[in-house]
Amino acid sequence: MGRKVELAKVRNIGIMAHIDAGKTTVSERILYYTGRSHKMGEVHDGAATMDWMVQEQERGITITSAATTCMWKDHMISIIDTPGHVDFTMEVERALRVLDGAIALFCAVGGVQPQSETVWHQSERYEVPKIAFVNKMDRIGADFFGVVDGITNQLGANCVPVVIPIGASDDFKGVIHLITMKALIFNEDDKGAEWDTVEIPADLIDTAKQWRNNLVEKCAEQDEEMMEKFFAEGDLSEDEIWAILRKATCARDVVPAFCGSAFKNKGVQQLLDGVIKILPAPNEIPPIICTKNPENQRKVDDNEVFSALAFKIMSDKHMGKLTYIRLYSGTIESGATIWNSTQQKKQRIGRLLRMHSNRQEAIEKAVAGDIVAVAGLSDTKTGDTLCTREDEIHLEAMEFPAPVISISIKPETMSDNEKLGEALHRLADEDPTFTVAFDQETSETIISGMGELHLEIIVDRLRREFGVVAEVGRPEVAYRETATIATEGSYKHSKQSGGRGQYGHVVMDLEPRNPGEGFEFINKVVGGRIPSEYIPSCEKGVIQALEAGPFAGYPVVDMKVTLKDGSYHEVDTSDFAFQIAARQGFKELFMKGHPELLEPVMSIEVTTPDEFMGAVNGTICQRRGRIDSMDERGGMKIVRGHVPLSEMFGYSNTIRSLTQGRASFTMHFEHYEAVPFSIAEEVVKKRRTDGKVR
Ligand SMILES: Nc1nc2c(ncn2[C@@H]2O[C@H](COP(=O)(O)OP(=O)(O)OP(=O)(O)O)[C@@H](O)[C@H]2O)c(=O)[nH]1
Ligand SMILES: [Mg+2]
Repeated sequence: MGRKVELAKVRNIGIMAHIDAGKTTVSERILYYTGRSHKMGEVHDGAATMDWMVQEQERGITITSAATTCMWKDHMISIIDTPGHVDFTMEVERALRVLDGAIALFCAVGGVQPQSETVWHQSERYEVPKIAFVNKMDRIGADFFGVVDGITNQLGANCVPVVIPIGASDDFKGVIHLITMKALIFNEDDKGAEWDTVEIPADLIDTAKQWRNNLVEKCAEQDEEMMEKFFAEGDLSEDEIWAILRKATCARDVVPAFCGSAFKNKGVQQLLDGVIKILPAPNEIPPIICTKNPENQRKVDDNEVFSALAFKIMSDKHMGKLTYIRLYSGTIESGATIWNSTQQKKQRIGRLLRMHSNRQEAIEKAVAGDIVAVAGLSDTKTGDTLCTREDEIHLEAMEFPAPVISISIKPETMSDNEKLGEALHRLADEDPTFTVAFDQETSETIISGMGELHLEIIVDRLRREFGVVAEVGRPEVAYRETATIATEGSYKHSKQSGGRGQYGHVVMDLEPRNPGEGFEFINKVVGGRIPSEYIPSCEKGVIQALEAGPFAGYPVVDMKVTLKDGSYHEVDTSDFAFQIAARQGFKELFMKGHPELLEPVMSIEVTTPDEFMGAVNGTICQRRGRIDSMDERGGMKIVRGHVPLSEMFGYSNTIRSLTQGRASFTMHFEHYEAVPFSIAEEVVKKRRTDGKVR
């Protein structure tokens, strides 16, 4: 069986933006216009196909990215709708890792918002070509050219409008297509499915000509031959413009911009035309390269050896564990045995499914470029490479941010306790930014994640999907500890208690490293003063000590440990004895190194009406925060600053009641910073009385 759609006509794209910009609404319109769905689901009615989780429908936000596939003018488009909330950026990250192109959405009023910047930079890291869509042109204060300016100046992109709006706010009627130089007026009665193509209104002719000129000039700049033609004839043909836009977008030299209003059903079909005409097909991206052997490269082609990346895990009520994979080369069929090169394990493909949000369509075979879900890959984790055992390849994995906030959970009954372990395991399997730890001493389960909302959703899913009712502790910041000065010294672990004794002796240097540099262990022992087989034991002992630091029981970060010397005993020395010596030695030296506590600091942006600006600034200062800048956008004031996360719990309620719900804020993790001494002292004291430091 050959492929249904030739590779040149396949598009794998993602939609990314700040929260609430309209990603899901645009996706719903795409499903409707491509005939994939016969109704338009609205996010605020909890009826969007792509927002299928109960938690998404109740809150009107996207939490997990959803994939679907549709046909537009002979092209097969796979779309991933991503969440905009910062707690779920991991979902954007993994989508961008496997997509060939993206639609960067912007709100016509909000412009380039904080999360628009974050996802933009994420997509740049993965070198994803983009087109921009300025949505919500029907809103009061909509300003297409202002947003284009923002994309150009704030994001440093070469943003080129391909359409311009006709009217704005209540008067937004349609768009002028700068390639055809026609006006498209959307028909309100048939949900924008049809539009009238008419001459450009007289009052917009000059503006249209100006922007057409801009488009042609920007295209000509990309190609010498076209530049000559442009100088000679003053214009380029439709086909020439599309061809250059495509080439330059794939090379990430331009970002073509479209606009419309998804909610009012305007401009989405032109965006879809843009997707198929401008964004790359899977075989137009560079070949994939093995991280362990760069000579091993494969083109996206059915005839190459099979390789794929597992980028998302989901547990489905009926199907069990589903693994989303992106095929880069070759083909696979259900029932086949493949090789997980990351885990070095054989895996059997159960059923192969094409996903339509949470619904599945069984397929027999998947081909290069496909994004499909697979049942039966029991040992496969997010980021693993799948290939053949004979021709192993390793694809670049994904980076997961470390969790910054934790809560303790306690099940209400014994039977809940049993279910809890299994449920948490399944949830952690799905979500690499969610971690679970069990504190033996206090018998507490601690779950950690990216923010309050992230953990709230997890607790809600525990209750609804797994039937576990749990009591939840107060959220706590994920502090870390480090030393501030270098120390050196030795530790001898020696026990003689009848039978065989224990003996291990280490001499070490401890040195703080720069923030973010992590842990390093260096062995400088010479002359077999510690036998080489016990060096790994020493490293292991130190790593154990790092997990729960001696200062406040939090993870120790950014330290260099040099093992310099030591001694052993012919009979009593053991792996275990050296582990203890290194662990205890590290703890003692660390405490002499003037340890300090580090806390996550968030960058925050509050959008508020002018009259509340003073009060908003007050809330930031009261929270040990600092204000970096104050601006204006779309008639609202924008306050930007930095605040420690530990001061931000419950901030949404504060800001809501203070401004009668008219201000809103977003924040995201910026870096770790030392906690002021007096506050650190309190935290450490409490950790000690709670028995968390050992
Ligand atoms: N006025 C107007 N409202 C829109 C438009 N597009 C979306 N909305 C509304 O904006 C709200 C958010 O839309 P969503 O589509 O959920 O936005 P999103 O980007 O998917 O949001 P997250 O997934 O939570 O990040 C909903 O109430 C939509 O009805 C538009 O073009 N105009
Ligand atoms: Mg959404």
